[in-house]
Amino acid sequence: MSVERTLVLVKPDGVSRGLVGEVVGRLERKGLTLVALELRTLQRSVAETHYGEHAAKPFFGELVDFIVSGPLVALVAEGPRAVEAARGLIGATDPVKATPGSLRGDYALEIGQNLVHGSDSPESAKREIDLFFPGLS
Ligand code: IDP
Repeated sequence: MSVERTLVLVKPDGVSRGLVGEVVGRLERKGLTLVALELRTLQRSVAETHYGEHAAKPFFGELVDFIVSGPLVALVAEGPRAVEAARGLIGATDPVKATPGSLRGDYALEIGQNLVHGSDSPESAKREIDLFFPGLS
């Protein structure tokens, strides 16, 4: 089984609601290993690059405004199929549709404030880790 790395963000709603420990704890209890972790407030340019694939979407401005609105926790987690494992813990994009037991299914209601980001493929993970933690992908 190939060991992968993935980027996870506890978005500003997760930090302000005191859910960092819950997110990090679930990743750790699943068996993923933390390789980097930092509290930071994103520059708008970094947020626009991170969400670049959504630049033409009607919600892009709202998405960027929200992700720069306060501190978030960025982390890199490592393990076998880490990208898929973290996405499973996080749950579907729309928290109302996310399975109960997943982070979004348990702790969020609005798609724009869905608590956590996780890379959606190994290729995205490399690009996102290079943006947040150069040299760690
Ligand atoms: P993901 O975060 O589950 O990978 P993406 O489709 O990559 O989902 O979308 C990135 C983020 O954009 C989502 O986590 C969500 O916060 C936001 N988003 C996606 N679709 C909508 C929408 O229709 N309205 C508002 N925000 C959205």
